[in-house]
Amino acid sequence: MPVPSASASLNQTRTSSTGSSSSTTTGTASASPTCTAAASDESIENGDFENGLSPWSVDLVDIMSTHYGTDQPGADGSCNAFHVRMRRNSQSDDLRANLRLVSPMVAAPPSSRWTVSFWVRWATGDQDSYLNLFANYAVAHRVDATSSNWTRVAFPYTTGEDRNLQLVFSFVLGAASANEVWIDKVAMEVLGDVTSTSMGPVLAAATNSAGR
Ligand SMILES: [Ca+2]
Repeated sequence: MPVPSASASLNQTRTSSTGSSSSTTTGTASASPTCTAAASDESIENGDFENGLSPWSVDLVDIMSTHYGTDQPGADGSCNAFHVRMRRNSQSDDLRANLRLVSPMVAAPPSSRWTVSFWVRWATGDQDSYLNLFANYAVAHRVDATSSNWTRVAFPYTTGEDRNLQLVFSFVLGAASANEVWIDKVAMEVLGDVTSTSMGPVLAAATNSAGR
């Protein structure tokens, strides 16, 4: 089944204006009639993974134990998500941080306040695996493997002196023999630098049950 716009140029840059028609693909109607590939106000380029992986990148330690790519369906009615499948083998004693999904750089003023959000689900929700989300090389959030349903995660983040912000998802298999994780709709919303408004919930909220 063809993936909408996956065959289009991966180096297609941000479509800041809705007038750009170059991102429209042909034949999308028959590809996945129940999902919507249209990106809505992406703060991180291709954070919805509807256009393959670029400009995201992947660091991979052990190609024998880990498989990754985009997979259907995506979160929240979208078509595609980033997917990792990891299985321990006799050569892979230590699979900590075996795969790292690296975001493109996002310009961020120093000491700016953001809400970072993404969607996640697991193949097996009762195991020891987890995701660490690094923001500028420090762990900013951790998500344990708890649910096979799509779950939205959001948390506040304040930048330091850096003028860029880069997110890195690190998949840790932990004590599990195998597990899979899907990540989708990575987004950042700037909150400015005021403290008068409360950040709101940091908790994840379970939503629909698109999982399998
Ligand atoms: Ca998506």
